[in-house]
Amino acid sequence: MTDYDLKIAGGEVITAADRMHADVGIVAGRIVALGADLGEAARTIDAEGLWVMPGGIDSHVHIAQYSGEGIVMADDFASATAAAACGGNTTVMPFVLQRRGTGLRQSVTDYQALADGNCHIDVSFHLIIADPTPAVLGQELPALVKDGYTSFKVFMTYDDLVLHDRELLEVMRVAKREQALVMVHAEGYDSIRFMIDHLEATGQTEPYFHSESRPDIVEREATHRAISHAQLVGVPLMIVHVSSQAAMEQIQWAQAKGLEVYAETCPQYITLTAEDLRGLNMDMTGAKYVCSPPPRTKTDQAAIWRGLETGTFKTFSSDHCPFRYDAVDGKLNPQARTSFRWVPNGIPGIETRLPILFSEGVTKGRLSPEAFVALTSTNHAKLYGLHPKKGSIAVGSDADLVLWDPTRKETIRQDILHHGADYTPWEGFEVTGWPMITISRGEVVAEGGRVVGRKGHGGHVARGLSPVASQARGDA
Ligand code: DUC
Ligand code: ZN
Ligand code: ZN
Repeated sequence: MTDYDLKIAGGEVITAADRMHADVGIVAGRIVALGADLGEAARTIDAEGLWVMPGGIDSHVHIAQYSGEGIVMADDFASATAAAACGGNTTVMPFVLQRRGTGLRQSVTDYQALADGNCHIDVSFHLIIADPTPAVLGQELPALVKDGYTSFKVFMTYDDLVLHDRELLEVMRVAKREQALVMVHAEGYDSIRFMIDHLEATGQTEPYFHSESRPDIVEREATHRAISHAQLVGVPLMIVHVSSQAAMEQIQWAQAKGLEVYAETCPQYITLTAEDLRGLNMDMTGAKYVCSPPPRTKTDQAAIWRGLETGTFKTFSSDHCPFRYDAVDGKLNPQARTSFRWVPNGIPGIETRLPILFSEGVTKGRLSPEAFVALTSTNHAKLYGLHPKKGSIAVGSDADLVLWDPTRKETIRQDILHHGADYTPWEGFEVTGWPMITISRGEVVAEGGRVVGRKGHGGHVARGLSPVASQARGDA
């Protein structure tokens, strides 16, 4: 008779609040004990020299999402969650995209069917509201919030997705009533359209001009507008994928006024710049870096770092949005991608998020280990209603863990990754600190860069209300 199914022995346990040398005892997928010299276990993993941290929670990923006629996302749920597991993650939060003319419930059913039985780690969906009809706002959204889909994203740009100001306000009003958390893609539709049309009219169509078409000004303007709308309604707001100093300063202004404005940033905004979009002498290889908002300048990178160090940003997500480069349904289609306008927006990053932040942040002394855990796991769980089931190493929490070697040096290369894309934007990027073993609800799902878990182990997690959203409840 053993005391535990699994024991992680001798590691340095790091949480968002503390660090301690302790064993972790696991029964039936949950943590049941933390301490020195725990009893016998059916299996013991020796974690001597390793850090034992809550598995990464990536609260912003796109998987098998409809991306336009003739475009196919490079990952399905099996490949995306396998890659995520190898990158030290135990939960990912993809989006259910509502297409105009389709009901929200139907959209949820469709995405859920793609995920069911195919995931290596747990998933929990956000909703994207593209068609806020009276039925969606009055019936479907409230019912879905009750079913555990407690956050939704709205877009201020893109022809097929944009919500105009009145629609944004109406969605926020429903979010307030239902205590859901609104996430916003803050880039201004009209100003981007204006820029694209004028760049194209002067023959400036290479991928690099994607970045010129959506300068920080359009992000700053939309960020301020979204904050103003949220203030008017009296609802908390999460501003995702913040890329620029200008947008960040709007968020800091709001936070200093006491508004409930939360912010997320991503690896691309601390490691890439608009120069990467030039490719090799302005050729199509720049398309590998086309994402929105685009990477900016070194000055912006330094500002984003200050935001990470000082708490402006609560979450660090990948915004994994993978397309193959050398594929007609991806970035490189000579017939269809005649201008940057037609290059699918998004880059892969689900497997590289944690090593990049660890290496650039913890190894280089900019972030404490505890801050790393908060930014990559615990804060995601807290903001999106997954805590304390996820994002913690505590008695009663799911045994979702990553065993991390803080000294291991690796070079990021496409051929060691598991995503469905055919490239990584970080080819040749050197890191110190690497995930060795990923454990999802007590099962080892990835080890030594290999998937060892079972497809179907991961399931959908219905979430509770976001505490920040439920505190703000009132009559809008
Ligand atoms: N927004 C995202 O969140 N991801 C990829 C592209 C985009 O516009
Ligand atoms: Zn977005
Ligand atoms: Zn995204």
